[in-house]
Amino acid sequence: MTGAEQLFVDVERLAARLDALAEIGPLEPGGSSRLAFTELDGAGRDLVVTWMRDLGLEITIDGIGNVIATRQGRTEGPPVMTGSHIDTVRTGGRFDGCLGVLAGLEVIETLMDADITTDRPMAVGFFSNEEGARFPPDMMGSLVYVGGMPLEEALDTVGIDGTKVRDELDSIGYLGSSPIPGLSPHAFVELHIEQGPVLEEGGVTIGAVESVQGISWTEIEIVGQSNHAGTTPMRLRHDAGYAAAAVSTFIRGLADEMSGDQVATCGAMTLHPNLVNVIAANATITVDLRNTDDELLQEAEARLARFLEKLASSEGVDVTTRTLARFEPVVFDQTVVGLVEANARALGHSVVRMPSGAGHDAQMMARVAPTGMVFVPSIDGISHNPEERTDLADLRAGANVLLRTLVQLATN
Ligand code: HGY
Ligand code: MN
Ligand code: MN
Repeated sequence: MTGAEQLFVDVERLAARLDALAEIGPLEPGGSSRLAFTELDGAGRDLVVTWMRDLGLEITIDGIGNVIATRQGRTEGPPVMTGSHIDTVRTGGRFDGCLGVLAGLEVIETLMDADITTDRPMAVGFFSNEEGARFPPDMMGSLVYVGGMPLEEALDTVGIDGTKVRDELDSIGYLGSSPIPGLSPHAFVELHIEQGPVLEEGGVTIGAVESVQGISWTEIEIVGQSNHAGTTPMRLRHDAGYAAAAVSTFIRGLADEMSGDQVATCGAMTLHPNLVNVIAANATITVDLRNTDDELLQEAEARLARFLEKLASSEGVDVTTRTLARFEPVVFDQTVVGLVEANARALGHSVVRMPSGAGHDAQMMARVAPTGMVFVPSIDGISHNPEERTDLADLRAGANVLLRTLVQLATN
């Protein structure tokens, strides 16, 4: 590929698009709130699709609302693909997912500006509902894209607010028709913020991501007995509120004891009737367990299950569990990881190989194509928080590594 080695992205143009997208569902001091398939998600989609159309890209929308925009190459065949997601958690930042989608668009526009056409077609996409926070599991869109979840099952999923994916997706106009499973790309590379402290603490600019850790999401329903907070002796209580708090305390102790890569989170907790003077009748909580080692993750899951059995009998409550997501650890393609690492070095950036603590669409694309990821630092390791920030210089570094890597993969 002549000339592409001299190409660099226009990071100001990339930053301007990140800012414009962040204005949809804005959250002080600089984040966004665009839960999957909400009107705000729809508005974000419309903006990105407009940018894709303005570049003359061929756009497909599939049955779960994944949007793929393709620029033809000099030869036919499967594209080299990049992308990520633009849905956010309820209190999200402006870079999580959006950086990968808009940097992909920036790479294509940079090639167009230089009048360079790659041998293979190049595509950039955004996958639906990567966060899974409203409609579990996470990475739903890319999981359906690769044939890992039946489309009808995904469309029938009921969210935390009682709505259904099919209805919400249709209401924002993205119930598309392009085939599922989607076209398997020649290769897939995703740029993403690290969302953790490793790069910043190590003073490293680029992460060449080798793997994604295993993820286990469980919803736990606890049914106790509401009663008077003042008159009910402690020995007669079946307190769902206490039981929920006990689960949260247990998983923290479990993670501390297992140490290593084990992490554990009770992110959602609701009590009913949630009143100061009523012993909670029932509680719903979620548990997010992750580990790079699947055997250890299974051990954590088994220990939680045993704890719940004991808690049910000691507190006299009913406990039922529902798996919301379960993904084994994923290892990325060593050739792609090597390209990311070599390109970071060639561009003069420090680079380290590392696992991903967060789930990503790339872990699903790895099922159908050689896949890798590029990480850039998160300031203070903060993410899933409107305070999420990444320096402009690091955005530029990550996007240039992505550009080089995609062009190499798209060159016969
Ligand atoms: O949960 C995750 O790791 C991702 O943010 N969906
Ligand atoms: Mn993400
Ligand atoms: Mn996220």
